[in-house]
Amino acid sequence: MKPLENLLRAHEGPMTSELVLRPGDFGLGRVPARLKPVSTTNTVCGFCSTGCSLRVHLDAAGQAVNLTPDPDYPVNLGMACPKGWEALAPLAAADRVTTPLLRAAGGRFAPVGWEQALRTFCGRLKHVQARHGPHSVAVLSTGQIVTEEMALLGALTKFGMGLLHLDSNTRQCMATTHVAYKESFGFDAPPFTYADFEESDVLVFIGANPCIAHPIMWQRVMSSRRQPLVIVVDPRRTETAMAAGRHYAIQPKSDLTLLYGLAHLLINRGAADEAFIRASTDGYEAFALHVRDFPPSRVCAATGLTPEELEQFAAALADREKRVSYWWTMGVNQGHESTRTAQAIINLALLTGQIGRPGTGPNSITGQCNAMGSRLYGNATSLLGGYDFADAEHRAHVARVLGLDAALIPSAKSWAYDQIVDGIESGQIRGLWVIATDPAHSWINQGRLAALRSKLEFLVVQDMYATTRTAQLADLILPAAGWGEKEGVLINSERRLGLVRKVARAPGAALSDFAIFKLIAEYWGCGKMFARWSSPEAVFQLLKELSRGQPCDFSGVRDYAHLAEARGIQWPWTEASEMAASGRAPQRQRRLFADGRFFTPRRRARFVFDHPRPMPEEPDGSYPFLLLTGRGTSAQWHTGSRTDKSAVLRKLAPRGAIIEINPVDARRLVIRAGDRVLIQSRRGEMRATAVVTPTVQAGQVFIPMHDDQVNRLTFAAFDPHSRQPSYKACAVRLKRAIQERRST
Ligand SMILES: Nc1nc2c(c(=O)[nH]1)N[C@H]1C(S)=C(S)[C@@H](COP(=O)(O)OP(=O)(O)OC[C@H]3O[C@@H](n4cnc5c(=O)[nH]c(N)nc54)[C@H](O)[C@@H]3O)O[C@H]1N2
Ligand SMILES: Nc1nc2c(c(=O)[nH]1)N[C@H]1C(S)=C(S)[C@@H](COP(=O)(O)OP(=O)(O)OC[C@H]3O[C@@H](n4cnc5c(=O)[nH]c(N)nc54)[C@H](O)[C@@H]3O)O[C@H]1N2
Ligand code: SF4
Ligand SMILES: [Mo]
Repeated sequence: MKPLENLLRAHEGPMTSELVLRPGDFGLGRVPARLKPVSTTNTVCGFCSTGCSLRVHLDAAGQAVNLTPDPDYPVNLGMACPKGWEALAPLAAADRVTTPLLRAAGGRFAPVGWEQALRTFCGRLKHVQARHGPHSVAVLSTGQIVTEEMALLGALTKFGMGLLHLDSNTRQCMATTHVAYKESFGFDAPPFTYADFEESDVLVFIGANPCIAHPIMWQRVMSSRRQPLVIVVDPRRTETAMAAGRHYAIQPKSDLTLLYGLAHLLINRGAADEAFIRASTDGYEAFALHVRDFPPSRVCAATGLTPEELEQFAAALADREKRVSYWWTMGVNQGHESTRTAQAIINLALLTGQIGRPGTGPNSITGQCNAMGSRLYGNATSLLGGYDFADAEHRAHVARVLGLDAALIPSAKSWAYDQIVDGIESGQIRGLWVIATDPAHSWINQGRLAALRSKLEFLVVQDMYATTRTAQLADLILPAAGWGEKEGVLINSERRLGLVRKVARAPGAALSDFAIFKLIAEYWGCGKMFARWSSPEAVFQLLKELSRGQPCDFSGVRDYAHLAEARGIQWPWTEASEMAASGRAPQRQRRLFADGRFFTPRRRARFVFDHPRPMPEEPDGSYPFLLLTGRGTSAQWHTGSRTDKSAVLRKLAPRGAIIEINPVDARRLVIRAGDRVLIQSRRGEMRATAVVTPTVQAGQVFIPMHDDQVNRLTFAAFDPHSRQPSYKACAVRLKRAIQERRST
């Protein structure tokens, strides 16, 4: 084994320094007088899946001074949301973890060196494996590290350490879309490009609040010169709904019935695109028969819409002269029948032939900056590169590309997140390694998870901060570098590979996740297997090879420099396309399925459908309110581990937990704005400050997911196909918490 110091040095890497500063670069930024930026580099934002490019201004040592949005990037066109502007602030936070921390005998954390940390990591987890079997150690990872790190983690754990169970927070977020696209199109392939926001005549947003969650995408919709009709389907009157032309405030989780009802009306109107259906799809007859059972009477009863509203909705989708696009996010993906709901959206686009042309498509917007990288290269549900663990030829191919023995690749799939949690409860999982996610805040029905801590013999958390809820429960904390302190590739919602640069040094002994995984490989004893995985860019070359011949083929991307030059490149970009382009950059906006050919064996898209099922926990006499959860403001990111560290972002967010209540309910319960409210479910309770607002319907309440108490309340139901949690609907009761009125 190489001495630790050499390894550490090898992974520290040089600072980025390129591109000379141009006049005007600092027009918008705040440049403290003492700091003199001397150069600028472009990097992709590490919060949401939009993938905006930021120009980071560097001092002579190559350290970031400040940043401005990139005016010449096809994604954000010179814009950034508050999180992007403040992206450097979380790096300097006081609670960054700067050395490995090991829980000592008295229960307190003690700083230790990497040598001890790595020996403890390997020793303890191997001990668990020796006692309870190789699969008794599981991993929960993330959609928020670079693709090269995800792939290395997936390969290290499954091929090197002999683990089987690896899942990530992508399960909480994008599993539904992954399964829905795979079944309908034959591959997990979002078809759109962001120009479709501007090219569309009718945009339908279902369970999506882009004004808050994807502000730059929303800006593009708002700035469209086509003056499109924007339709929002959301039980709440969100900021997005307020700005839209039409808002259908349906009953929560009535989407599937609504979408089948729309298909029924479209078919009756003769709006089916029969030529497209015949040439490019399978299963239409059965689908048409299925939706006959969804007449307006049934749909109106389930959704709360009037027959006129429903007709008007269908009419907007029926016009063949118009380009219609459908966009969905967590209001769809986080549900008990979410996969079929996502597919019901896909079916509407297939039925009307609204796919493969500008301004069309059934388009899922992703959440985290690298959800798409995780879906392709997480090595969790699919084998690296979108392959299948169960297929011997796929295993042999992946092994060949990576220079591995195919026998090292498991043929079985990992347990999903919820099954890993069940495995902890049943004693089958005894060791857990958590990377860049905070399940003790974000997992559904959090009380149960917390109770399971004592069942784990060893819990390792790898994070930028030691203060996360899960880190506080850990036996060992590994200090990680964050976005901006390392390099690699993120894949955004429109399949664009974008480059993240190192613009700051990680504090203390914190290391990039890449470096930590490499060190673990060495100390575990499988370092040789990863000799070719020598740097993020070397791994990028391996991933590129793995993509060759797949729908996500990006073999035409030469290297990182090519990505930077071309301003990000959308997959697919094959070697053949690169040759044909003979030196010209790829077109800046490319969409899939223009030829009406899909990725299924018959090259046809499939109509997939099912019967709607009742909500798992409906409100009743004891728990009369339906709780909805989701994003609160554009300044808050999930658990707040990063965004709470910016003074600017803190000012843009409410203080503490809030609950939105309809005025009718508030009056009945004698709750006034600013009162403290006690919210109880069958699982747990929390307190929050009342915001009385008609944006939520009577009988429903909304609590942003950023407060760490909200998942005490949620009910652990899952979609059976994607196993994604249904975070957005459970029954609660409320009352004013006596003598706790807070002035607002
Ligand atoms: N500022 C900010 N931006 C973010 C994030 C963040 O934390 N903060 N997180 C990122 C991530 S990872 C994700 S996944 C995305 C999420 O992005 P979105 O999905 O847009 O955000 P949510 O607020 O979770 O949910 C969207 C809407 O679904 C609605 N909804 C609830 N139940 C139903 C239902 O049954 N039917 C329908 N039609 N709608 C319903 C809610 O009222 C909510 O307005 O945002 C990304 N962007
Ligand atoms: N009730 C309810 N719950 C929800 C949702 C909801 O709508 N309602 N939404 C769900 C969804 S869609 C999502 S995506 C999840 C998000 O839930 P989480 O994944 O738990 O939330 P984050 O705050 O994004 O956690 C990321 C962690 O990674 C750390 N980190 C950031 N960068 C790095 C890095 O480069 N390396 C390492 N090692 N660590 C890093 C951060 O400090 C942070 O602690 O929440 C889910 N939970
Ligand atoms: S919209 Fe998303 S990617 Fe763009 S600046 Fe904001 S957080 Fe970053
Ligand atoms: Mo997400």
